Amino acid sequence: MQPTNLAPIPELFVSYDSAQKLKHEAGALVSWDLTPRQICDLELLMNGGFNPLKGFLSEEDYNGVVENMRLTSGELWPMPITLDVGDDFANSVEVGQDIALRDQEGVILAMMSVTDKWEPNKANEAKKVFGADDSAHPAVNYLHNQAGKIYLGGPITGIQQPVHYDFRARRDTPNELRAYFRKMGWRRVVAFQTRNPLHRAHQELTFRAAKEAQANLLIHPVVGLTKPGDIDHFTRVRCYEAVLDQYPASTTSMSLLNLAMRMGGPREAVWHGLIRKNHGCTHFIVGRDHAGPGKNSAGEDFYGPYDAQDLFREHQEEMGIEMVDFKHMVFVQDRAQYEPADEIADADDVTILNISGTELRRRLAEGLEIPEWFSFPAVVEELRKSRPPRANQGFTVFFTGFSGSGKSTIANALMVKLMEMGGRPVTLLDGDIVRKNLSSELGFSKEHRDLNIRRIGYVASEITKNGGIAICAPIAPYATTRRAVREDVEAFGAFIEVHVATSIEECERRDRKGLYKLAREGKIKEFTGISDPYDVPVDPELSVETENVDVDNCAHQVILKLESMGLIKA
Ligand code: PPS
Repeated sequence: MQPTNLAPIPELFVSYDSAQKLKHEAGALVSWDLTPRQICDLELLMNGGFNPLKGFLSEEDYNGVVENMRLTSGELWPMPITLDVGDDFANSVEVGQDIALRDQEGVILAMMSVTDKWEPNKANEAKKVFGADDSAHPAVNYLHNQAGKIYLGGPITGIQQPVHYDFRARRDTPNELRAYFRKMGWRRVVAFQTRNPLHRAHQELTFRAAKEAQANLLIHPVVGLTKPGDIDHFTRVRCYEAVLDQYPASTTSMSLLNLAMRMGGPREAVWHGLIRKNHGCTHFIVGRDHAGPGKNSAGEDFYGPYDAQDLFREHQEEMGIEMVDFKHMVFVQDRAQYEPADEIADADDVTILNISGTELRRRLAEGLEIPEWFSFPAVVEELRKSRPPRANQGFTVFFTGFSGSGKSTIANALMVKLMEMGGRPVTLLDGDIVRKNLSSELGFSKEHRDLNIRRIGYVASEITKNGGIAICAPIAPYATTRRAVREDVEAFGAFIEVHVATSIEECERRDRKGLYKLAREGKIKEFTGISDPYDVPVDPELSVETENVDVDNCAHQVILKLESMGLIKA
């Protein structure tokens, strides 16, 4: 592979003076407030990270990308970069119109000339791009449950970059990195993509990859959006900074990439390669199960462990960036060093040590030792700061069940028991209380119920983030909404779904508030269980029966569950 031509690549920005003028004019246009994912996509479109794309995909380009990873120009592009919007907004925009694209504070970042507007076949997109229309895949879940129904396509005129206040000195556009490589005389650069902290094995493998490719090394972590549940990027960047000292001086650099990952395995690996090529790299490390999304709803892997390497290898000549395949490094205790697992000739005679990601999380969660052969003390210290043992972390207990099932009563009992134990602040977000204070204007349509639950989820996730205990007790009848709340909370701590499984017949028999009678008489419409649906939780952390069981016992079952999860100490 030839060293990359490090000449600047095209960006979509206009000059500073034109940008000031355009910004003024764009103020009068219909404007779309970009989602966090769209902001990441727009940044890489504008700065050339997604070269050769010139904007959000047109319908024709989208079809080509979905069906065979090609733009209409014939160029390789594996990932649909689309501007999804809601019905109402789509109806307010005509093809041929210019729209302003704003960040979440309302700052105009770009203008887009809308050339296409269409309703995509999302099931087909899920199957072709991610391999299965299965919402256990984070990107498929996003597609069906978060993305708008309509796609807009068209070229972008870049006005300004999204503003980042964190780690400014560590963020580089493709052209800034190209200029840096030119200045340093780096002609061969191997990029390492990561969404996890680096431990000694990663340091070994990246160092070896660079030696093998006779290249310099670029640690290029993703700080945009990664897999739900990942360690936050603030902690990770502090960890990466701690590891940088471990490489020979001036061979290695680190830069942060504001990419919104899709966890799309093979296609994602090719996409990552093209992005790195745009950033001036000549080589790219592809590991086992690269950008893997985890298990599907049948409990199996979405992709084969080497599918990503295979697809990358197939296209690398055309991409102009060469793959360095990731070696699985393990620690050989007898020789006190890391070695590639498949190159240990005397594997049966030596002691091989390894700590899996799950085991590491367990040790952090329980405050147990993490040996020096596994990670660097400075990295472990950072991780411990942001991941205190579980018994000191915030968490959310989310009760769900029919009206009158006993949710509020059990939630109240649980709150009192937790307050008796002390140590963390406890907040009860009961259905009725929330409807009085947070959601007083809402009714019981699906849309309003969803809004209500998302609000509860937002507050609970903030409480969890700040180390408190949130107890929620709404009906929350829709599984997709409960799942969205779970994702919000799990970014910061544990989410314990408790199904209060009192049958509808028993709730109606009790009819504490007299509402079932009114619902039967048709005086209350859309009443859950009577004239409105309830998705029974399929896999809650706990299901409690309330018939013939007293409240104290039900609350105690939750306490036992929390103990078994290490969230409270006996
Ligand atoms: S939801 O679906 O989660 O937003 O509902 P929630 O906020 O928990 O509110 C449920 C309480 O409102 C009363 N109520 C109704 N429930 C269900 N369906 C309809 N149409 C309805 N209208 C009023 C009911 O008393 C619920 O109280 P709980 O605490 O569940 O008994």
